[in-house]
Order: sequence, then structure tokens, then C-alpha cells
Amino acid sequence: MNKKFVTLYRHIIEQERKFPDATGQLSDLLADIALACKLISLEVNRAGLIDILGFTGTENVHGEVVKKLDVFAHDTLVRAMEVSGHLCAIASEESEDFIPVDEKFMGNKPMSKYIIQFDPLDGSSNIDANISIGTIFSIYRRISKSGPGTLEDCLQQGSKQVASGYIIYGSSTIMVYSTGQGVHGFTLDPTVGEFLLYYENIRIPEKSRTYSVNEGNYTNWDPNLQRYISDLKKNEPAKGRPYKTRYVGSLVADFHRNLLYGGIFMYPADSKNKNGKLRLLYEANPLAMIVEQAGGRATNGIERILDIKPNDLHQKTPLFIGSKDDVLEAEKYLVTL
Ligand code: FDP
Repeated sequence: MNKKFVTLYRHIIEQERKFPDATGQLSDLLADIALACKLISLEVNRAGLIDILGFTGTENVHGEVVKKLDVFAHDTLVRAMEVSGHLCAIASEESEDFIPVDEKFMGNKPMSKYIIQFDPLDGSSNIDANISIGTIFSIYRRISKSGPGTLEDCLQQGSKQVASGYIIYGSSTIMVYSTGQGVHGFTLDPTVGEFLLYYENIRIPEKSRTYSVNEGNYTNWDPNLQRYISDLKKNEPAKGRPYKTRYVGSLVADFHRNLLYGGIFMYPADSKNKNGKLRLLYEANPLAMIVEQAGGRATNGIERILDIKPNDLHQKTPLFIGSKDDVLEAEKYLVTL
């Protein structure tokens, strides 16, 4: 158990102090994300009380126009982030194009040197069932020299991320982040409105006995993948089999459980979805950075996720992510794809 009483902001600042040249901009951005996600968390918690689920543009009991939660999450994040003075562009899963930040919000000294990408509310099909959902984000340095950000700024390889993380709105609200110095988890104490450190330097077990995949797609999978999943279910104790299945269908929730307890999460390609379902920029890249920082592995079955050069903001990718040895084993089956 962690005995220290450390707030998220103090932790971010302590990390920043390790870099004497740091300007504090990245720390500000992480604090802004945390603030936006506290607001989203409140709205998610209220969702069961007021009749807003599944409706956009309807009125609540106060006669106010209410938004669908994923639209609310997108708007809240954009509003909180664009005024930071540190961003030149924002890309969101909820927006077809990236959003160049208006120059009136951009700081001149020092220049707004970052871009942010996020999936405002991942797993949103689970909202009505009160299953954990989340926000996923990643931050990059801009490539362009000045002015509002460009598409090129947004289409960088995941290995260029300077920070990434996610917030889960579940039995409690937690935030997990990395700036390339390990992975750290915080729980929101709603009474004081602070994220408090609960897990410093999270390490994912190297090998697990758990797989997470939507097995309903089995008949559409490649035979090699079918063979891998069938083998995981064999009664072979010497090989650590059979594996357990854990899949709730909310990426952040499935990923987080595997990060803590070990496991492999898969969203493979299939005969209907040639690139799987998940988005490279908004889902795969940020979680790949987190898992690698925790000692795990993330690939599309063949190539390291963080090495893929994106050519589209909403590009999809197959994803195999989690405990290192498990992902390596899956790859052995998949090389023959
Ligand atoms: P959702 O459709 O509910 O938004 O990428 C979105 C996502 O959820 C992930 O969170 C989740 O892992 C996956 O899709 C679930 O997809 P399937 O229903 O096809 O299993």
C-alpha cells in the first residue's frame, strides 16, 4: 500500500523538477486534463439521476438543454484545453477534423508547443448499463514552427508522445498517466476534489492467465488467431493454461484490469473489419505508451503500435496489448497471417 499522501499536481511537479529546463507547460496541460475530467466525472455520476442518457438536445428537469455524454465530454475537454496557452491543435475522436487552436489563446512566450489528442468518452455504448467508461489522451510536441497547428503535427508516430494516460469513471474515478518516467495511478477523492496517488510506478505482470477479446467475432477471424484462442483454453497446466476470459467491452476498463493483474487485450482485424475497430491515435497509441512504460507490449500483431506512421486522423488498427510474454506468444501465431 502506498503510505504517501501525494496529490496528482504535486506528483506532476515533482516529475517536472527532474528536468531543470522544463517550462511547466506540460504540467499545466496535465492539470487541465485532470480538471476537465473531474467535470466529466461529475456528469457521468449524475447520468443515472437525470434522464440524459442517449439523448442529444433534450431538456433536463431544470429546462436546460442537455447533451449526450460523449458530446459533453468532448466539449468540456476542448474548452478546458484550448485556453491553456500551451496548445496549437486538438484532435478528438468526436471531431472529423483536427481543431487548430485560435491564435488568441496561444501563448507567445514561450510558444504553444504541444498538441493534444483524445477519445473523450471511450466505451460509450456501456453508459446506460453503468459499466466503467473513460477518457484517453496523448500529448505530442508540435512539428510546425508557429501559428495554429497543422495536420502534420497531429499525424505523428506514437513513439513521439511526450505524455499519455486515461481516466476511468467507474466505482471510483481514477487517472493513470505517464510522461515517460513510469506509470502512475491516482484516485479522485470526491470530498476534496483531488486526485490522490494510489499506485506509483505500476508494472504489468510479464505473463498472465487472462485474455480479453470479443469472442463473438470468432468466425470472422483468421484461422491462426482462432488457433491461438483455442490453445489458450486447453487444459495444459504446465503451460499455464487454461486462460480466463475477462471482457466487458469498454477498452479502458479491460485495459486497466489487465495492467494491474496481467492479461492480454485483443481487438484483431477480421473478415469484416480489415483494420479492427480501435483508433490508432485516440486509443492504441496512448495505451501502448502506458503499457510499454509499465513493462508490457503493444503491437498490431506484427508491428509495434508506437512505430506505425499514421496517415489519417481516424485510422484504425488491430491491437494486441498487455503482458509482454502473452503478446509475444500471440505474435508467434500471427506471423503466418
Ligand atoms: P464502444 O464501442 O462502446 O465505444 O472503441 C470503442 C469501444 O467501445 C471500446 O471501448 C471497446 O473495447 C470496444 O469498442 C468494444 O467493441 P465490441 O463491442 O465490438 O467488442
